[in-house]
Amino acid sequence: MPSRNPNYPEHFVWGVATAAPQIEGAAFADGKGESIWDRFCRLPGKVLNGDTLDVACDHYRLFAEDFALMRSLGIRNYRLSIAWPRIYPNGDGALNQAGLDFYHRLFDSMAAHGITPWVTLFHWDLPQSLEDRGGWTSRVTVDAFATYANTVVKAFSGKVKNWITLNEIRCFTVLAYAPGAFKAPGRVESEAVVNQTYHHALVCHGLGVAAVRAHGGPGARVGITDNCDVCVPVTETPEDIAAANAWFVSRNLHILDAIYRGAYSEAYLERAGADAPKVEAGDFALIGAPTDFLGLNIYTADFVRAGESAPFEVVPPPVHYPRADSPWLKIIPQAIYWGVRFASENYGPKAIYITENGCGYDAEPVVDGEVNDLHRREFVRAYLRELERAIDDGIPVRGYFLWSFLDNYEWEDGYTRRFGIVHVDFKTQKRTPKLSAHYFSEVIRRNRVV
Ligand code: BGP
Repeated sequence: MPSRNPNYPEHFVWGVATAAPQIEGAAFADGKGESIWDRFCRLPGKVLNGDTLDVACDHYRLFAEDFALMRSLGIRNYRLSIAWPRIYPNGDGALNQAGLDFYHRLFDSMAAHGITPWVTLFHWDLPQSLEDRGGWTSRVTVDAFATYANTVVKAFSGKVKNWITLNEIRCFTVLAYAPGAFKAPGRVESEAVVNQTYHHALVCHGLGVAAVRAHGGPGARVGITDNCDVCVPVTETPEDIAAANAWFVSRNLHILDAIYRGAYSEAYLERAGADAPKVEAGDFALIGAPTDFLGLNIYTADFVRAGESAPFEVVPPPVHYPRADSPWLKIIPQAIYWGVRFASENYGPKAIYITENGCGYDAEPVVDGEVNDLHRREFVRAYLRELERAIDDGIPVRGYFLWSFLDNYEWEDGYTRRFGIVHVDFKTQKRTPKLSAHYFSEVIRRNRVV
C-alpha cells in the first residue's frame, strides 16, 4: 500500500498570531485613545494582579527586533491586529495620523524582513469613548467601525492583502455584556441586548468586508475569525458523528448561518423568540456578502454522543482530564479535526485558516538560557497531526497560525498565563525562544509534522 505523503500541501501558510492590545504597550503614546481594556484593567479585581496593558511586550518600540527574531525562526506569516484607538482615539471623529504612521513603519519593517501580514481590524480594544456611548449595544459603534475600517484598508491597501474583520465575536459580546461577564467592558445586560451586540458585530463584519472590496486593491482577501464552539464525537460511529454535528450547528448557527446563508435560521429565531435582534434593512446584504476564507480559532472542545432521548448528549470530562493551566483549555487534539470538518460540511467556506491554536501555562522559567516547554511542543504536534487528517480528507485548510508568538497580556489573566513560543521577561523585555519555537521552526522548514 503506498504510504501517504507526509508533507503539508505546497503553499500551506504557516504563521504565528498576536493582537495589538496584548503586545504593543505604549497604551497612551502618540495620541492613542483609551480602550475599554485600558479602563477595565484598572477596575479592582477584574484582571489578575491588576496587570495593565501599559507596557505589555513593548512591541510598539521593539517591533523591528521582534520581526528579526520571527524571521530567524523561519516564520513568514504573521497575524496581528490594528489598535482602533490609535487610529481614532475617540472611536470616530478626529483621525490620529501618528497611529497610521506607526503601522506604516511596522508594515515596512515586516516587508523588510520578508514577513507577510494578516491583519485583524478588531481584536477587542474598543475605544472607551464608544463604550461611553453604548458600546456594542449601539449602532453608533457600527457607524464608527465603518469609518475606521475604510480608513485603515485605504491607508494600508498597498501593504496588506489579507484582512480579518473581527476576532471572536462571542468574546467581546456575550462574555463582555451577559451575566457573569468577565471581559471588558464587563456590563450585564438582558438577553435581548446581548443578542443585539452580536448582531451589531455581524454588521461590522459585513462593513469590514465591504471596506476591503471597495479599497483593498488587487489581490485583497477578507474573512472573519470565529471561535465557533467545537465538539468531538465520543466514538466515530455514524450516530455519534450525527449527534456531534447537531450540537455543532445548534451552538454556532447564530454566527455562521448569518454569514454563510445571509439570514438568521428559523431554529435560532425560534429559540431567541422576543429577544431576537432587531435587524435593519440592508444588514443581511452586508453580513451575507461572500468572503474569501473562514478563520477559526480552535483550542478545545466538548465531547458529544448520541442521546437516548435527545439528539445529542454532552459527556462532561472527569476531574483529572488533562488541561493546560487555562482551566477552560482541555487538551483535545481532535478538536481541530472535527472543528474544521463540521464548519466545512455545514457552511462550505472556500478556504479555512486556523487563525489561532496554542496553550497557556503559568510557570515556564528560563533555565540556563532555555525554556523547556515540551508540553507545548507535544500540544502543537498532536493538534497538527489532526489537522493533517482534515487535509487528507479534502477539507480546504490552507494555513495555521500558532497563538502566540510572544508571551503577552492574556486579558483577565494578565501576564501570569504564558501562551508564547517566545518567552518574555516582562521586567527586562528580554525575548527567549522556547523549545517549542525551535520545534515549530523545523515544522515550517520541512513543511511537515516532525
Ligand atoms: C483567544 C483570543 C486571544 C488569546 C487566546 C488565549 O480567545 O483571541 O487574544 O488571548 O484566546 O486565551 P485566553 O487569554 O483567554 O486564556
